[in-house]
Amino acid sequence: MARLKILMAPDARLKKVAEKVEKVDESIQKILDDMLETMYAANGIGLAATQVDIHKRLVVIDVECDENGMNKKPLYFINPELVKTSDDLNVYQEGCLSLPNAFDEVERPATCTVKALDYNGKEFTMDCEGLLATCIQHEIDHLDGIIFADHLSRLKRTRMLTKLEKSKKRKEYSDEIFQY
Ligand code: GNR
Ligand code: NI
Repeated sequence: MARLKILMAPDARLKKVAEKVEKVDESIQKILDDMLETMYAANGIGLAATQVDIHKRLVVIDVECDENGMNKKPLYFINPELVKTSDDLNVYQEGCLSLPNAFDEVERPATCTVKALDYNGKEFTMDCEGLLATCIQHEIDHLDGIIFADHLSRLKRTRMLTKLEKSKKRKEYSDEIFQY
């Protein structure tokens, strides 16, 4: 297992559309293992391969693990597709490992049904609600080159990306909290 480097916005590579996985083999499982380790190390609840500069449709999520690394319940999604989304919406304060210290409210369908392949390449369908529903939609967005800032107004997005770009130059993003 290895920790991968997470791309930070603004970065053109975060805008690439990831390619479908044709065959789930050991090389794909190795990427999933590395992504999971990277996600836990960064204290994230989800990670899309795009964020580690791998442009394949791979996502890992764990919305149950606590800060002490207990209750691990990793979920693997290969080629995830939203097959159903609810009309009722939910607002979550979102964050992203590729937009450090940036948070804002994003409105998305409250529940969704996802179809994907699991770690062993077997197809499954999952009904998602709450944080999991928000997270899987956030991750599928990454695979399509979309970050949560793209759901905000142009003004908020520009402010967010400008501040991130400045902090990137200062290399101080670890302990800065921004006000938008
Ligand atoms: O760790 C994360 N937390 C989070 C909180 C609210 C909505 C979405 C997320 S996903 C994010 C990790 C990440 O950047 N995944 O792409
Ligand atoms: Ni993200």
